[in-house]
Amino acid sequence: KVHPEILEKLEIGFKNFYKSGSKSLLKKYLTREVFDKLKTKKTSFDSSLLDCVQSGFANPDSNVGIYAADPECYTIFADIFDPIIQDYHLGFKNPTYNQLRIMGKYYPLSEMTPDEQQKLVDDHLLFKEGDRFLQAANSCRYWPNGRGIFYNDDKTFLVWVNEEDHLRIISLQQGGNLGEVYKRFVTALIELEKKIPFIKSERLGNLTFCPTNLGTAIRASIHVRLPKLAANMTRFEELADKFNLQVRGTRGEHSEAEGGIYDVSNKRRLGLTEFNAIKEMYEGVTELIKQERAA
Ligand code: CIR
Repeated sequence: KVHPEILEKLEIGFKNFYKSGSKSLLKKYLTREVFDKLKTKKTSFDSSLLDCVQSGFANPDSNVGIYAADPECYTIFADIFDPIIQDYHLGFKNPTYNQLRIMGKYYPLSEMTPDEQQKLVDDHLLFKEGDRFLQAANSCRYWPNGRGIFYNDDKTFLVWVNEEDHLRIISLQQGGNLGEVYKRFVTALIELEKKIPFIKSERLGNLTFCPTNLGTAIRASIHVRLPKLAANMTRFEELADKFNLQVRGTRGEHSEAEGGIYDVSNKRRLGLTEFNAIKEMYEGVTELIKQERAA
């Protein structure tokens, strides 16, 4: 049974959230009816609706506003997750991702000097601390313990450990050879999955903390300088939207662009194959570059 204290937090949170001008997907789909149906439910991990929506309640400016506190949340709280997933991933029907089946050293955060840590962040290799959305989701407790980064000597293959997800697997390099990046990524996944099976659902593909990452779980991104397009941010965002792209700052989500450099990636990851997720990014970015040149 959901503890009365949690129920009270949910009720108060919902009332305030309902009155807020939030434009998040959570606001769009968390009706009183859905809320009442879900507020008393719990997963076998003891997660409640509050664990999923507290970030969205605390941050009305969220785009999405919900996280899955454990893999069962996507089933137990499907009445709120499903419409959000449908909306975000443009009406996906089934995951269609292919089963994806290298290496260096692990560097724990707790054993790095602040300088070493900052250098890795500046080089776009390491995650940064202090994301208020994640903090409000209660996903940063006991920081920096149990967190760290694995990387190879070339720094072209990285694994983030216990940032937002248990693992964030990253392949990257300078230049535009997406094939090489993808090949390295897949090779590593095949090896990793022999040792640690990833949690998957038949309905949603790979399961992740944030519903935006479900399915292929692939965010294919490129750092690209688009100063002319960026001169009109509204138009730029509209254009990106047209190609199902998401535009982020140079240091990723919730960061600013430095020197007109943007991080542009596929927005949806669910309902298409890995190849098509990358293709979506590739084709969209090609079009953006064309328009930048013409501008
Ligand atoms: C939000 O809802 O805005 C944050 N919790 C981040 C969600 C994932 N990011 C994104 O779609 N840009």
